Amino acid sequence: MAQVANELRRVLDEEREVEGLGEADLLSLYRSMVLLRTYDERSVVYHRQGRIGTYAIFWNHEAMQAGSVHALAEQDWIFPSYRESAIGLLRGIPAATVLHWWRGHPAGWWNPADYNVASICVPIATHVPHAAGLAWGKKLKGEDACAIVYFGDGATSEGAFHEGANLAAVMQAPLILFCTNNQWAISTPLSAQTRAEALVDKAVGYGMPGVRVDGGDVLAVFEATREAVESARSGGGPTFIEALSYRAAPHATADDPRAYIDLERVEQEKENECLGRYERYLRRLGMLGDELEAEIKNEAAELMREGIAAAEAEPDPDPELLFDNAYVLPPPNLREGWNG
Ligand SMILES: Cc1ncc(C[n+]2csc(CCOP(=O)(O)OP(=O)(O)O)c2C)c(N)n1
Ligand SMILES: [Mg+2]
Repeated sequence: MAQVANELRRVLDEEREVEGLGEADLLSLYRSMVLLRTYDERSVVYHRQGRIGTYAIFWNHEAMQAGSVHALAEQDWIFPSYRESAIGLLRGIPAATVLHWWRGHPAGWWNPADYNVASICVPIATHVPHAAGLAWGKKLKGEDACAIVYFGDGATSEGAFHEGANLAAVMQAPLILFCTNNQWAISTPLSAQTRAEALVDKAVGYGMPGVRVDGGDVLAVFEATREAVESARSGGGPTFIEALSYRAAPHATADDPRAYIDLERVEQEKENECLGRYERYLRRLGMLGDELEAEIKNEAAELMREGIAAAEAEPDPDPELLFDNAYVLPPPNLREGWNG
């Protein structure tokens, strides 16, 4: 039977080191987390200023995103949900492109093959079968690449999740199913989502290994994902990773969680948020000081200033674009004024 470890894996609190990670790698992980945090915090401000539309906040999810991406190689594919909208920044997608996406501008679409990053998926779990299919395809072609797909706790109740997970296991596709268990699906708590004791237990039913990590611990996430990637590359098929977290921000800018969330629990989570935890770890190791921290944070802030300026400088899209590639023959109600 596939091994499922439902004991929570940790690194930071155990004060241990992850094999093979030197100072440059640890700081590179830090830069990625700061970039994501800055993207997220600026986006909430841009939303309030009316410069982007509704935005899905990922504050305190940065460890899950950066830790897992750093365990991948360039040829590996990333399938993000809306919660990982800015994960492509770690693969070189410009901030302006992602900001365009949240501005509803077509310049927010990129060619997935340019970055090995699929489109941001808003329907819950529908990208899981896409990722399973791509990973299976890589295996059939004999390519040395795997895929990772991100989805939430709520997504595990969707048919598409089941279909994708089962297909990946049956075909032994090199896929990492990365569940960001933030314990909420908008206002639905995990307890109303499943009777399973832990989401990682679902892996047993698909016959794939499962591992449960502290989602606020970037090094535990990195280590668990690296093992899953190694297993995928060596023909071991898919792995299910449950990263345990707690949503410390509203679901999105359109949500007011005070009506349903446990505010005390949110405060606890904020105090132990993932970036601060990692900063304290790096400081204890003597790798991070005030000057370097300020330099890295300023760099990220500058990137966002440039990104929003570039996004706002882009001319409005031609409304005709809505119909491009949609109809060979537009229906009569659209023909009036149609120039295509
Ligand atoms: C197929 C589908 N059904 C419903 C929705 C509406 N919806 C948007 S976010 C969300 C909650 C998803 O929760 P979870 O999977 O835990 O992800 P999280 O938002 O916590 O990252 C729902 C139901 C949707 N986007 N797609
Ligand atoms: Mg959730």
